[in-house]
Amino acid sequence: MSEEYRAMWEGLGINMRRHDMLLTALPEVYRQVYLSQQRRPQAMGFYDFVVSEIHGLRVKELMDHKATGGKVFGTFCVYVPDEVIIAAGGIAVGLCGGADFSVPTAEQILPRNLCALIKSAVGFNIGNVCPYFQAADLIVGETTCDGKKKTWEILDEYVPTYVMDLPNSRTAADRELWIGELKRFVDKVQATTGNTVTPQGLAEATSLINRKRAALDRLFELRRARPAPISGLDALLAVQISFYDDPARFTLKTNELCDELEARVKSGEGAAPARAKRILYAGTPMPIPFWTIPALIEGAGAVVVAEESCTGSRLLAGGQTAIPGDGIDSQLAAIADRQLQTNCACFTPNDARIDDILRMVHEYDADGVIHFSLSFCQPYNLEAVRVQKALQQAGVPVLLLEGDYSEAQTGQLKTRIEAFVETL
Ligand code: BJ8
Repeated sequence: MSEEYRAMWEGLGINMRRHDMLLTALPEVYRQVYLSQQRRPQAMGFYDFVVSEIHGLRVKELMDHKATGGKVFGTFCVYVPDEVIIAAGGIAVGLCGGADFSVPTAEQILPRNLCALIKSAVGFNIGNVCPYFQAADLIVGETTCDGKKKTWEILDEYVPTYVMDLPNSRTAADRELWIGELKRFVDKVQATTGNTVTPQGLAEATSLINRKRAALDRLFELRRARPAPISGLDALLAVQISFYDDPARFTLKTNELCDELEARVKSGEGAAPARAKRILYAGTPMPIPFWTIPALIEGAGAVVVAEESCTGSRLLAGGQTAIPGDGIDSQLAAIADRQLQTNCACFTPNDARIDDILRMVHEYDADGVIHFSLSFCQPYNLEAVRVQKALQQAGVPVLLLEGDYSEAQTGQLKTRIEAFVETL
């Protein structure tokens, strides 16, 4: 990375010694996990470039935006509407952590029995090693699981943290409550940016996000083909990058990738052999750079054909957001109606998630399901019990896994995944 970036990081208050350690380790991991794959689509070159610039170019774009008075919002959940932030001239970046590197730092202030996703993100912030965190003017949390909900109170002591109150059920009253929360969020975003969210601005932002969603949807549709035209690892990377890259550029590049995959499907070319066992991943999100589970599945000779996860199909739930022409209130209601179709395990009841998993097994012609929950994630670990039962009743092979981001667990996970793939 260039000297220009070093000056930028120092200006952001980054702990340069720790940051150098992080950026030194990443290229070798990436080479082993990603660049060693066979039959990769050429269009993956863009995503490789984005990773090679992980704390460089995009952070520079955020800083250029801030230099002209723009604001940056750090988010952790697909229920936080990027549309509203963009409509107010802001930039939204997903901050969920996927690295074990920052977990020990978080454990200095948080209980150890908390999921790795939360600890990783908080450790990046309080350890001053994540330029995205440092660049954010406002952190936006949400009341999903208890772990997140109580973490925001602690995080707010380090960095301004605003919390959206997401209901845990989906009755008509809950819908009204969430629409009210979206309105309150509009007020907060306007106050932070100094800009007004107009109906036209929100319509344009919703349309931009709809185009991004359509590109990702296209990617998922193409993965139904046999042989799978893209590895689960590469598809996951594209989704992970969608959380922080510029939406218009991401859409363009992902459509280019889909053009190439379409040609592959037509010619019968695959990233894995047609006989490779097809796995549906279900469970907790896999934020960048957590690639262990698809790496182990694909290392065992199978291919991940879809992810029922917020770094996967749950991100796309509800399809395209309607854009009604009768004002902001209707537009926010349309965003809420789309969002409330995301079947997070934090909801109860949440039977629709189980229906989604069963539907996806058929749509993606999956031979089996691997359900992975981060340790100490009660919503997904508990829901896994019902997911397993439903899949067993439907005669679909299923493996339940639990773990974190540490290297120490990889051996055990590898053994269990290889044994499962062997039985298929
Ligand atoms: S809508 S999945 S992005 S909350 S893994 S922090 S649930 S203890 S991430 Fe999520 Fe929104 Fe739901 Fe999706 Fe808690 Fe579990 Fe940790 Fe989790």
